[in-house]
Amino acid sequence: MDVIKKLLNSLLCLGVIFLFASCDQNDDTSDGGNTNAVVEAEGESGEDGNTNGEETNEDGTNGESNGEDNNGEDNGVETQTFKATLTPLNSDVAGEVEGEATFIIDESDFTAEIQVDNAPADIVHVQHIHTGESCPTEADDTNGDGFIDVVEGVPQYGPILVPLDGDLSSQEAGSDGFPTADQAGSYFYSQTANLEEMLNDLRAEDTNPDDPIVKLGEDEDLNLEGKHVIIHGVPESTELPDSVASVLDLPATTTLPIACGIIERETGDNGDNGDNGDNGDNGDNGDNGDNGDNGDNGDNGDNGDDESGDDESGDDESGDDQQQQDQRQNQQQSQDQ
Ligand SMILES: [Cu+2]
Repeated sequence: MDVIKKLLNSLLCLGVIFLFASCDQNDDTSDGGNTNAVVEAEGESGEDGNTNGEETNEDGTNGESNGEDNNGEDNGVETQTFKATLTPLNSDVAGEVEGEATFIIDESDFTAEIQVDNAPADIVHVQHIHTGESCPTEADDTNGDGFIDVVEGVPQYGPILVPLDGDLSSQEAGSDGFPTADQAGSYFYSQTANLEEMLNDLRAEDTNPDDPIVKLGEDEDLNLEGKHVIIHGVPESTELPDSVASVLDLPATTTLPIACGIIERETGDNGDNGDNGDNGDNGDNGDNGDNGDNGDNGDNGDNGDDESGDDESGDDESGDDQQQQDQRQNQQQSQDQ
């Protein structure tokens, strides 16, 4: 009887070998074989189903992350853009000058671009960034001569910080490189300087503190916002009264302010003015995932050791009983799921 049983068991195991190619895994006892199978059915397959659901949830979380990536702070660090809209001064002699100045500061460069129209034609126009707080009005014509000269303007638009000439990296470049208006009174000025060189010069010691050109403090930032762009100059032939003052030993016609604009920030910043960016989609909640396969019912396992050689038929029987029990369990679980 035992011999027949062992033979049957061996055949059974062989069949299992063909099916699963791993009779070894389950060769402890019949209990072990079935228990492993049950764990696989409950654990792995089921968990896989749930895990897929969770992964999709994480994708949803990515939607939020993308929103954060697009926020203003990131963009602000790279490039700052400032603009000033120019309005006329001393229009009785200079005409209705109009224009726009743009300043771009990125990691390494400072760029100034100025478009001016309706200015006195065919002459050089001195132009600066001034440090002051507002554009002058007729009220600033303190001597009442009908002109707002450069000296009367300074209390409003402040002293010169950056001459917008042919070399932005130095205040000392002189008058070379100031733009000349064409026959129609228009010009486009564009200059770029290395930002570090420019700041080094602006932060250097002021060797001539009495002139109307000032320096930044040692650690002071350029901080363009609120500063002013002033365009100067009417033709030499313009008749101005002696009361019209000038500076830097220049003729009053060269320094007379003809347009003024306050510098405002367009883009970029310490992050304050940046867009908050989209919050991003909340993302799909993700599928709940399949419940997973119920799993195989598992190997029937060995019915005892071949080595034992004992007639412990009780083991085999209890093994059989256990198998049937476990299979019933599996079926029960399948129904539950
Ligand atoms: Cu100026």
